[in-house]
Amino acid sequence: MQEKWWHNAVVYQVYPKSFMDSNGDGIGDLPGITSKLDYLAKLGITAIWLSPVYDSPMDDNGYDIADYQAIAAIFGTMEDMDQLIAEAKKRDIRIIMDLVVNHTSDEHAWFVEACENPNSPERDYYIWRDEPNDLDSIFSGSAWEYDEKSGQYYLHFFSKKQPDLNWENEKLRQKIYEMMNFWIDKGIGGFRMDVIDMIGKIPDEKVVNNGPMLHPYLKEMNQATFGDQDLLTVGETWGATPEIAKLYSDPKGQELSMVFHFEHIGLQYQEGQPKWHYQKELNIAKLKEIFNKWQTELGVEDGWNSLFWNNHDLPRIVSIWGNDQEYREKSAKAFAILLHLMRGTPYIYQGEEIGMTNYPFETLDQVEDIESLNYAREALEKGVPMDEIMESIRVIGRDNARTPMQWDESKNAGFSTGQPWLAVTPNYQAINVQEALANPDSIFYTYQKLVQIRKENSWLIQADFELLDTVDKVFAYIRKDGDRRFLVLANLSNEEQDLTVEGNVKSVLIENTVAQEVFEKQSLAPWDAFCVEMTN
Ligand code: TEU
Ligand code: CA
Repeated sequence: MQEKWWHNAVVYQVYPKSFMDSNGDGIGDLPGITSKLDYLAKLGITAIWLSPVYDSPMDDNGYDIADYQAIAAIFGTMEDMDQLIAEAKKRDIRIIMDLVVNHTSDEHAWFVEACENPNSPERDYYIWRDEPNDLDSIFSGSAWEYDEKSGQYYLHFFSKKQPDLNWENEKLRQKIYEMMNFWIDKGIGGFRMDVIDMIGKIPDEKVVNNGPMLHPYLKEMNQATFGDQDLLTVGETWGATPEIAKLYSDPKGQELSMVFHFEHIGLQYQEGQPKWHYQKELNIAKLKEIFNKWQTELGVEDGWNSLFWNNHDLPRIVSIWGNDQEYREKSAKAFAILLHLMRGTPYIYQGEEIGMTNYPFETLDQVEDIESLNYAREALEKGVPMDEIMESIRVIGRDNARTPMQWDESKNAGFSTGQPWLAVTPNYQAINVQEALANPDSIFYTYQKLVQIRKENSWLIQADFELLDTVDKVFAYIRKDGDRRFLVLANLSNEEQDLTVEGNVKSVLIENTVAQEVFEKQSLAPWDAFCVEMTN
C-alpha cells in the first residue's frame, strides 16, 4: 500500500460564517480564520476543510454558489483567501475547499442565462421538464419549480435557489474541471465534495443517488484535475455502504481518497422516517455493529474510511448522544477517544474540541437554517403543533452546529464585536477556548493528544480492528499490530458498567479516567474511556 499524508492526518472543519469575525459585522470571515491559525496549529490538525466561501446570495449559507472563482464579500476578498492558504501552509496546514457541483445558485451567471435565453448552451447545464414528476426536495416540497418566463420546470433537490446541474452536458463538466484546476493551481490541499453521489441522477426514473454515470464522471474528473496531485478528496455520500465506498476510494479505481458515510448518523433518526422524527437515545448495540462493519470491510488496500461525529449539518454529539450536563467533559472525551483510534481519517468540527453543545431554541425567530425553516412551514400547514416542531429543531436542527464559536467569556464569546448573525449559546461563559486552554484537563487537550497519537503511531493506519463482546453499554475494540495489542474502550452511559475485558495494561496512550484502576476494580465509572496497550 502506498502511504499518503492524509492517512495519518486529522482534518478540522471550519464553518466560516461562525468561526471568527474580524470586522465587527457579526459574520465570521477569512481574516478571522487566518487570525486563529495559531490556535489550530496548537491543536495540531493537518488540514482545514473550509465550508464554502464563494460568492453566494447565502440562501443556504454558501452551499448556493453564484461564482466559483470569487469570494463572497461578507467573507473577504480573493487576497484574503490567498493569504489564508499561505499562512496555513507556513503552519503545515492544508486547505480543503468545499466543492459544491451538484447545483449552483439561481444567481449563477449560467442559470441567469439559462432562464433569460432558453436557446443558449447554458439552458442544458440545468434540468428542465415540461411537466414535474413527484420527486421531493430534501428541503421540503416538490423538487420542481416552475419558471414563468420560459414556461418549464427546473429541478432543485435542495432549495429553489439551488438548481441542480445537468452532468450529462459535457461542456458543463469541462467548465467544472477548469474551475477545480483554478483552485488546485492556488495550492489548496484538496476538495470535500458536496452530495457528490447525486451527480449521476436520472430524474425521469427517480434515480437520485448512485446513478450509473456517477463513477465514470468521477474517474473523468480525477483524470482532468487532481489525479496527478497529492490531494485529499472526500465525497459526501449519505447512502454509501462499504461496497459503494470501495468504488470511490479504492486507489486502483482512481476516484477519491475517501468518503463520508452516514450510517451511524442514521441512528439519530427513527428508522424510515424523515430526520425530524429524531431518535435521541443511542442504540449502542447498533452503533457497534455499524462501526464493526465499516472497520472490517473497508481495509487499507481497497479503500479508506472517514471518521466523524459532527459537521455543520448535525446536532452536537455531546448533546445528542453524550451528556451535555453532568458528564459534558467526560462524555465528549469518551466519544473522541472511541473514534480517533479507529482506521480512517478523523474529522473534528469547530467547537467539538471544547465540547460545544446544542442551542436551546425556543422560537422560530431564533432559527436561520433554510432546512429547518422550510420544515417548520410545511409542518405548520399540516397541523403539527409548534412546540413539537421546536422540539425537533432543538434536538436535530442544523443551527445547533452553526452558533458562533465560543472563544472566551467576553461579550459575544469573543466571536464578534458586533451583533452575531446567529445567537451565541448561553453557556459560553463556562464553555470557551480560553477556559479550555487554561485547564490542562480540558476536552481540548484530549483532542490535542489524539491528533498527536495519530501522527506518531503509524500502526493506526494498518492495524486490524476487532470488536470485543462486552456489556451492552460498553464499546470496546482491539487494534492488532503484529503481536502488539491496543485496547480502546468507552462506557457510553451515565451508569457504572462491569469491565469484562481480561488481561493487563502495559501502557496508557490516552484516558479520561485511570485505566489501571478500572482494571483493578473491573468496573467502569460513567463515560470512562481509554486506549491502552495490553501485555500479551
Ligand atoms: O448536505 C447534504 C444533505 O443531504 C443535507 O441536506 C442533509 O440531508 C441534511 O442537512 C441533514 O440534516 C450538503 C451540505 O452539507 C449541506 O449543508 C447543504 O445544505 C446541502 O448539501 C446542499 O448543498
Ligand atoms: Ca465579518
